[in-house]
Amino acid sequence: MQTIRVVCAHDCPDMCSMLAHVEGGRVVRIQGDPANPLTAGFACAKVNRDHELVHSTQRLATPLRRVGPKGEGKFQPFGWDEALDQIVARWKAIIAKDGPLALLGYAYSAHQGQLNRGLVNGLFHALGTSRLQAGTVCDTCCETAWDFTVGPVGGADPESVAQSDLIVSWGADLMATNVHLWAKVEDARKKGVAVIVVDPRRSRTAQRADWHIPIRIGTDAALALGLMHILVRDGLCDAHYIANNTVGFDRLKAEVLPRFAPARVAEITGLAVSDVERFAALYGQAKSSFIRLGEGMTRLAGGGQALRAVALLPGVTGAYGRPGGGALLLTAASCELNYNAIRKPSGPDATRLVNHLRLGEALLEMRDPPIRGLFIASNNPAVTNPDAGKLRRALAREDLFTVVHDPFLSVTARYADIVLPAATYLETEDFYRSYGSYYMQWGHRAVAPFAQSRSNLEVAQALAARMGLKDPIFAMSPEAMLRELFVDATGTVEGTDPDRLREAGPIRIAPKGGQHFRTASGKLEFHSAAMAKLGLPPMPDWHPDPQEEADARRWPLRLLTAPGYFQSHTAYSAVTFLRTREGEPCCILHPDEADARGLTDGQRVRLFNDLGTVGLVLRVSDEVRPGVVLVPGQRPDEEAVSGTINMLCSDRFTDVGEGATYQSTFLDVAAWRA
Ligand SMILES: Nc1nc2c(c(=O)[nH]1)N[C@H]1C(S)=C(S)[C@@H](COP(=O)(O)OP(=O)(O)OC[C@H]3O[C@@H](n4cnc5c(=O)[nH]c(N)nc54)[C@H](O)[C@@H]3O)O[C@H]1N2
Ligand SMILES: Nc1nc2c(c(=O)[nH]1)N[C@H]1C(S)=C(S)[C@@H](COP(=O)(O)OP(=O)(O)OC[C@H]3O[C@@H](n4cnc5c(=O)[nH]c(N)nc54)[C@H](O)[C@@H]3O)O[C@H]1N2
Ligand code: SF4
Ligand SMILES: [Mo]
Repeated sequence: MQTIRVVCAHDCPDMCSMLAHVEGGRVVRIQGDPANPLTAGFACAKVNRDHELVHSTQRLATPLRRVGPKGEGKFQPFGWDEALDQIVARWKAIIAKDGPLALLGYAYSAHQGQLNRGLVNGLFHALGTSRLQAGTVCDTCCETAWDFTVGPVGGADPESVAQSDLIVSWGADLMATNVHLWAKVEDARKKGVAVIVVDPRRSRTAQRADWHIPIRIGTDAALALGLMHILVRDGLCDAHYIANNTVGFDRLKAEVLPRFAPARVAEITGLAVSDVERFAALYGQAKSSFIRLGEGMTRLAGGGQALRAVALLPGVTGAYGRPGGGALLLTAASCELNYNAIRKPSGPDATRLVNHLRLGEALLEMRDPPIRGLFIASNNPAVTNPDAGKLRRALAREDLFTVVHDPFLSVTARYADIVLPAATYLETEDFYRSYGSYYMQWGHRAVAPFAQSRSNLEVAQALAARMGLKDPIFAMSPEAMLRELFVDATGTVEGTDPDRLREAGPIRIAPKGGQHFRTASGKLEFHSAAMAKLGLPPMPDWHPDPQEEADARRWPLRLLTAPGYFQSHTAYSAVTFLRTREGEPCCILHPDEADARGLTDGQRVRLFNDLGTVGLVLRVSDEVRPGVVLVPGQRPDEEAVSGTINMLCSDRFTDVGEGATYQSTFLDVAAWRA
């Protein structure tokens, strides 16, 4: 048996260091690498099963070409040379007729390695095609709002919770999405530190916390401003910290906070006045309060305001300046590697952009030129993108030439003209830097790629060569690419010798001292001049959203989407054990809502609104409040009664960052009718 140091490449903030045990060319077991203090000792329940993912009988063995209608999934195997030749012939014909803007590379985050993730985008950058405005399905709203407030810089170190005196998980289900932070939070709890969860549903994290605050969806900004109102009223602000490290607090205090007295905040958020008061008192008394900001609360119309308001709280009490205090959204911005070497080797500085979440609209509406060639890698937008129905109509376009690169025949792949078999991360080597903790590491390959599957990196290099691209990066080994990444690298990775990285194991790259601010003013911005310039509200605020109000008058329920405990989007669909543990795709209603509709637990139901109808199994539970329907995860159609939840979500943008608004979806539920 061989033991190989690997890094988990799934889209997850923990980015675990792991040991893969290999026997006879197969991964037989995966465990956490004790060398990484944060992820020490364990991999999560999902990745414990990754030997079943990598060796799944559903893996694609060869390239495939379509022989049936788009979407049906009828393919015939053919060889790599023929596949690559056909792709390149079609691309060259498209470019000759309509120019490079008629091509779109649409690659995202299922392989978190910097090389395998970045080089696919580098290929399309160098070709001068239309480019993907990536991540709007996920974190561009919260990230943009953070940048306006704190600046493009990482937040508090998750390991610092050992020094916190209060921990708040605000819109994050840590037991699902950040299990290694949760383990540290539990350690702190054992020492008597209170843990508060702000979440519209009683998630597992909320059940285990000291106090669950069941806030109404989309009202977090009002709650945070209400806390500030009380902190001011009760003299619990750190005036010295505010004066030296922040801008605009006085204006917020004069112009916004008076409107957020406890009674009004209680009315907006659906909480009791006494709970708002108690939360403010606990937060005001704490010195080193740690807030883990979730992305979930920002995936709705007012998401940017919500994130800004909550991220400003540690500035009011000065927690940002103390070890164990502050707020954590993401960590990646604290080091600047030479990403451009991989993502932008050559090509025009500016080009036409396609918003990640509006792929459907782009394929249907873009002209001069229309998109005629599409390459999708490492994502499954036919399930995970909002308005999935529109996207599927677009993917069915006969004149669209679509290539999908994936280890499995995903729902999206069924719309492809050519499907290429992808290697998984356990079959590739790459360099990783975490986005939820402060580590970087080289991950070795545990086993050879299955059958004819090839890594993202190999496919990008093969296509680049055939397209005649001369950038040296497309002919480099992974080791040579790693050296490029560290040329002029700044921040906490400055001075690293890349040649030592491959055998070094996890390396800690946490910034020192209190929270740094990298806004235009160099301070925490209660008032953002940059936002004002863009016509956005410069100070956090809460107003009802007119579109949401109109939809709520027509539809009685609001959608809450949340991560699955044993699934992550569709990435583990092929693992039978995990699919069974997660259970049939379901929706969850409060007993009062189920009774009002004569529905019972376990029954098949339809969820519907103006965009469509999907079929799921009903679970009845008071983990959600009346007026809400919770749908965990995004599951492929074949697992559900019918369709997938994103068929009901619109492709509307958030207030900042042009992000997705899954939770601004209104709908109703009734008994299933075939
Ligand atoms: N309703 C609703 N929708 C959501 C969300 C929500 O909260 N609610 N969350 C959103 C978020 S946060 C995100 S990030 C997106 C995620 O959406 P996607 O990025 O579409 O995520 P997955 O479904 O995991 O799809 C990943 C695909 O990549 C493939 N893959 C895995 N490894 C590799 C590899 O190494 N190479 C290649 N080429 N392919 C690989 C997998 O088999 C799978 O088909 O979904 C978004 N959609
Ligand atoms: N097991 C598992 N792990 C995952 C993923 C997964 O699908 N499954 N996805 C991965 C990816 S790509 C990402 S981006 C991260 C995302 O991880 P998170 O940042 O944690 O975001 P979400 O998981 O979407 O939502 C977290 C919580 O927000 C709550 N929430 C929703 N709306 C509101 C609101 O208006 N206010 C408040 N206060 N809370 C609200 C939801 O009920 C949910 O419990 O997780 C990663 N890890
Ligand atoms: S917790 Fe996240 S990084 Fe760690 S093994 Fe699980 S999915 Fe991978
Ligand atoms: Mo995400």
